[in-house]
Amino acid sequence: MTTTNKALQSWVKEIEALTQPSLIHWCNGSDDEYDALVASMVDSETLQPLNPETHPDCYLHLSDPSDVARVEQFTFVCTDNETDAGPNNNWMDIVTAKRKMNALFKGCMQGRTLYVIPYCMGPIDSPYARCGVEITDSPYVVINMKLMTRMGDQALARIEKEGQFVKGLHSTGELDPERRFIMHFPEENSIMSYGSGYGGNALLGKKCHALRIASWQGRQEGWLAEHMLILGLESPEGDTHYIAAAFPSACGKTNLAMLIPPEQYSGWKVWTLGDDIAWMHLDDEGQLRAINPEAGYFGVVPGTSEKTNPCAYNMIQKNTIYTNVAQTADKQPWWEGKKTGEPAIDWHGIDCSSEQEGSVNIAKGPAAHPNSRFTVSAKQNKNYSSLAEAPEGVPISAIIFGGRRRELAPLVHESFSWEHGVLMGASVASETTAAAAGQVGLVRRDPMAMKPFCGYNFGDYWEHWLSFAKKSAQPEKLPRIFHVNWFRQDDAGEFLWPGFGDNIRVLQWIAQRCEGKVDAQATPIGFFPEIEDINTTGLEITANTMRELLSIDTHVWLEEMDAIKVYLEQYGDRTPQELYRQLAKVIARLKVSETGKLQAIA
Ligand code: GTP
Ligand code: SPV
Ligand code: MN
Repeated sequence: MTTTNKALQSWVKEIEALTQPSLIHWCNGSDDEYDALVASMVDSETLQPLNPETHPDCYLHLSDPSDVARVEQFTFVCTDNETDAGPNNNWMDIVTAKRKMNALFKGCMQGRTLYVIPYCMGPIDSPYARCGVEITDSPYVVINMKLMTRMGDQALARIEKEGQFVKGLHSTGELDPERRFIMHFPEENSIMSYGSGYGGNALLGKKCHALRIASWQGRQEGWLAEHMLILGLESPEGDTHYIAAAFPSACGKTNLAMLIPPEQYSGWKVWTLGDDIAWMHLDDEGQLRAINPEAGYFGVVPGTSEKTNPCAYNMIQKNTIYTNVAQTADKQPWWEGKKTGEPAIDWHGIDCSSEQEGSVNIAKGPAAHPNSRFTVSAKQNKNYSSLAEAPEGVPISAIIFGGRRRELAPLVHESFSWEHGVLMGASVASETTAAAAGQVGLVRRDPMAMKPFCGYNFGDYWEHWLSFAKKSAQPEKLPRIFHVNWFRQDDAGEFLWPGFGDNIRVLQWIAQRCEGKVDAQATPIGFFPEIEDINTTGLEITANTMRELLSIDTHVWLEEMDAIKVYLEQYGDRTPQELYRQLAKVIARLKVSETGKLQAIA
């Protein structure tokens, strides 16, 4: 097979000459193709079949132990002008980056098959969807892209019609961490990734295209590419609000997107549209609409149980690729927090009872890697929204930002305005997680949960966000903006809030705010719920804990605002003045409140 698109033909030829593969395979995206690739990977032992009785068509892939997460220090945005990439990105000049990457790719596919993967991010018939082509030498990438995107013939047909696509070149190379780079060239819609076979480093449609390149395109064209889940919250009366929420990696997007309400919430329903990425456009009426560019989930496995996330738990019992989990003696997948079964073989493939290095006993580490993942098609989600495939997307009522913070950030609060909400998003801070290589548990700034994913200068990005208030035909229709934190802890390190399904109690308040059905208290940092307005029926939570979750320490918040100011200043004159004005207002309100003279702020 080949294509009528000249640019694609000549790019494939050029890459063939550079990488010198023995075979070229154009992916058509069929089930037969998937099955054949899986069979050959089982033969070559890069995939292991899991127990076919308990987990039909489930496979385990163990990646190289040095290749288990995104590598932010080796991820670059290469632009003509360094300040366009901004202090939020690693930058390299285009010529040096290309020279480096071409040297790595030279002859790297000798003896291997080069796969050409045409894919579409977003419903195939959506005007908001965008196509790409990934060239890779990894069959693991191909089968993941089949589950995660609309891949193959239908995407190629769209590319041939439109004539446009993002070029992504990938090779697993030698998996040498010293020879691992993920380079983005947003000015020419291209990506080059070498030396990793893992998730966001290798499945180029996801973070590389749908966030870094797409965020750049969105700025040029007036839309937003965000690290957000999209859900539909349906009330017993049958009204549905669509909500988009940005939390940093491994901070609860998949779980919130698949929420199963607790007993007390009979008649309520959460529909999943997306669990990681949202592309949002203003329509002619000034309404912000979102599509999910993905078609599947690459989700965190540890912590997923029948209790915490029954929706995901059920979904991953069949037709699922597991990466870096442990296995029970009868080859069922196992991970920390599964709450059933015992691990027999850890994620290194080593017997858990052996003395060998890498085994759980010796390393005293977890049996499944903390960033182990499942890959599964969205079609397997019982709560997949019927509107997830709608070409026009869904209207967004509320945007939520959040992070993982032991202290400081309250359970929920609402911004006073769109502009104040942009400051709230820009101020997100969160503890680092295993989703990226490096130390876990350090608080760092992660504006809009986009620190690792914004393909351009954050200063320009905030300006772009602010511009929506001016651009909308009816700014009052813009979503309300909230901030949540499910992760407050007590002195003993226990979570104060039950989280998971009980997060619907907070979503309910958010929906009521959007409908103007509930009042709120104005505090210096935003609107807070009255304690009695968060429904805690059926929860074992004391009024004191609720007060703690919904209080702020003025002094500590003043320090936080100072730290945010210092952070914003890093972006120099690219930081919009409007953010400083919003910040000054919050500080002034905090100071009034500190002297005990806080008046109602409306
Ligand atoms: P990425 O796929 O990396 O972008 O992560 P994500 O934001 O989708 O996070 P995910 O929902 O997979 O959750 C990550 C971890 O946080 C899992 O181990 C969850 O069990 C845990 N988690 C999710 N929601 C909650 C919550 O409400 N409370 C608590 N305590 N833990 C949660
Ligand atoms: C994340 O880290 O936010 C993920 C996983 O969703 S990865 O695809 O590896 O980026
Ligand atoms: Mn993510």
